[in-house]
Formats: sequence, C-alpha cells, structure tokens
Amino acid sequence: MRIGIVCYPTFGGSGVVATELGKALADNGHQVHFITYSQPARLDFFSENLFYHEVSVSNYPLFDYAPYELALSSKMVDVARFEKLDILHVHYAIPHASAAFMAKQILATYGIHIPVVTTLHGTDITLVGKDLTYKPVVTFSINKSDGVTAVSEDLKKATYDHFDIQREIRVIPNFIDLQRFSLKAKDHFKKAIAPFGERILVHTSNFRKVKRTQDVVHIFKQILTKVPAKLLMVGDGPERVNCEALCRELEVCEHVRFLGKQDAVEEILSVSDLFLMPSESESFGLAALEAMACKVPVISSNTGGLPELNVNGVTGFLNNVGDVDGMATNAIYILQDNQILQTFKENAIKRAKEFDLSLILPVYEKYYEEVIEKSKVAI
Ligand code: GMT
Repeated sequence: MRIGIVCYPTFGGSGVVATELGKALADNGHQVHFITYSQPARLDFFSENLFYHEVSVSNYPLFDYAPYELALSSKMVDVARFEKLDILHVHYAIPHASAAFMAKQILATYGIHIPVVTTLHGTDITLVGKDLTYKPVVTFSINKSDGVTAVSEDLKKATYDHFDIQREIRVIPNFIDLQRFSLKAKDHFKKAIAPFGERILVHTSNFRKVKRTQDVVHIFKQILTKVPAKLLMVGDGPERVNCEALCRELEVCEHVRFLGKQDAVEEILSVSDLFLMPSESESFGLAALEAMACKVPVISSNTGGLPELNVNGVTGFLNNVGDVDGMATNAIYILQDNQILQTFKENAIKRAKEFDLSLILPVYEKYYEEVIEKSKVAI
C-alpha cells in the first residue's frame, strides 16, 4: 500500500504515534509518505520505504497568520497525485482533517479518489476541538472522513457526546514497540541520579496545563517525607518554569532534576521506579504506556482513557484529578516495600505487552483495507 501520513512532527503523543506507525508500516513493506512542516522527531533513520515531504508556508506581508492549512492541502494533493497514494491517514483532527477534506475535493477534479482516515488523539476533541472557534469544522471533517479512529473508548464516547457525529468511530488504542523499550537499566546512570539507592520517580510530558505538572511536585514532596527519593522531570513546555519555582518554594530542588526534551526516554524510564501522570484529561496516556513497557508502575488520575490502560491496584493506582494526597499515599504504598514494588513492576510490563506494536499494526492495516474497499464502492 502507498500511505500518506499527516501529523504534528513534534514530541507530542499524536506525532509519536503517527511516526512509529509509519515506521512500522514501512518495515512491513508499505510505502509511507510523511507530510509535515518539519522532520518528525522520531523519523531519525533511513529506510527505502520512508519518504518525507515538507510543507513550507510562503509568507506575505498581508498575512498576519500564514495560511498553513492551504499549504498542507496543496502538498497533500501534490504527493497523492505524484506518489499515487492509496490512502491518506491524518493524525489529530485540527487542522489535518479539514485540510485532507479540501485535498480530497481537489484530487477528485483530477479523477483521483483517495480515502481519508482521521485519528482522533485527545485535545483535538476534549479541549481545542469542542471550542466553538473550531467546532463546526471539526464536526464536518470528522463526518466527511472515510474512516475515523479514536485512541480509546473514552475518547470515542467524548466525540459522540460533544459533536454531532453520524458515523462509526473505530477504537484502535496506542501501541508500543516493546523491543525498543525492553532495555537493561544502566547502573551507572541510576547511581548518578540516586547514589544512595533512593527510589526514582519520573514524569514525562510537554508541560502543558492539562498535564497538571505542579501536582507532580506536590506529590513528590509528600513522598519525600516517607521514602528517600529523586524526581526526574522530562520534557519542556509552558508549565516548566512554574514547576521549577514550586520546587524552590517547597525546598525540594536538590532532589529534582529537570532534564528537558529527551530522545531516548526509554533509557530514563528503565532506571525509574514509579511514573506520575496526574493529568486533568488524558485520552490514552501513551507516556504511561511507555513507562509500563519499561517495567515502571503508574500513579495516574482516573480521567479519560487512563482506566483503560492503568489497572487500579495492579499496574499502579488511579485517583481523582487533583487528589494529590491520595496519589502520594498510593505512591508511598508501592515504593515502601521491595516486594510490592517488584509485583507492580511485573504487572506493568505484563499489561504493556497487550499493547505491543505487533498486535496493533495489523489492526491498522486491516482498517485501511476496509476503508479503501468501502470507498471504492462509494465512487
Ligand atoms: O491531545 C493532545 O494533547 C495532543 C496529543 C499529543 O499530540 O500530544 O496527545 C494525545 O494523544 C496521545 C496519543 O494518542 C495520547 O496518548 C494522549 O493521552 C493525548 N493527550 C491528551 O489527551 C491530553
């Protein structure tokens, strides 16, 4: 199959899922064409089946806002025509689904009919998408896609709850390449962070408000009263500066390290004991799955799709959003006892195996085939 993938090229979850999916499809013999405004963060190697087409937006003094969506549609038309794509798969509805709709209409004038699959990832529905600024366009472009997937049952439900959607949405969860994530922990790295065998807690995100990163620091402060520990904060974003200030205020700086954006997150996770994800909303929680794949149990909020991944009392614990005390109590329970920690670690990896790439890739492939077949009938 010749597949066009449109996504955000950044470290965000939707971009990671799109890139890992494209790489896996290419490994499986498909020709994959990425269409984005810069090289996706994880598209870092050469493969004969992988292609990257950059969308460049030409500016003009008249534009306060350069029309990215038009440039994207034009690029989709160009790539679809000349690379003879069979399907376009867009990740994150805004603005990719409406740009794909536009491209599809233009392609039809050349007698080319290409089905579009839209994958809903999270805030494109739960936060940004339902804002009235975008809602009519998001609703329209979801209804007009030839296939729509959501990364959890909860996100599917939220889409039906918030938008007037007349079509089927298929749930295909996030996945993990367990081979990449089953690393042996680097002892020297662990020793450098926790020289006296302290427990290592970790949080990875893009430090947006929705991640409630300050809760991470509050939880950690409480953990420190019972368990010697260190906290690794991985990633960057608008909330980082507030978290750093909070660390100073709570006098925990000597135990916290802000590592910024990291490519090899698996190396950090593999030395960690517990992952903290107190998000306000989380459609799936790919970062938590990555932690679990490295044998790291998860303390998370019980919002969105997280209960579909993190099993309460088995792979970690789930608490209400903002229940810092509850999260700290559960974290201490796991960390205080070696045997309990070990059991949670084993459970975490066992659960992660249910989301292995080898299980989810064929689901996407079958879905593409199904959508292509259906759209042939519709022509
Ligand atoms: O919706 C977002 O915040 C953006 C998106 C991203 O690109 O970072 O994250 C979402 O997609 C991930 C991949 O499907 C999910 O694992 C995340 O849970 C989800 N984030 C939220 O729902 C906040």
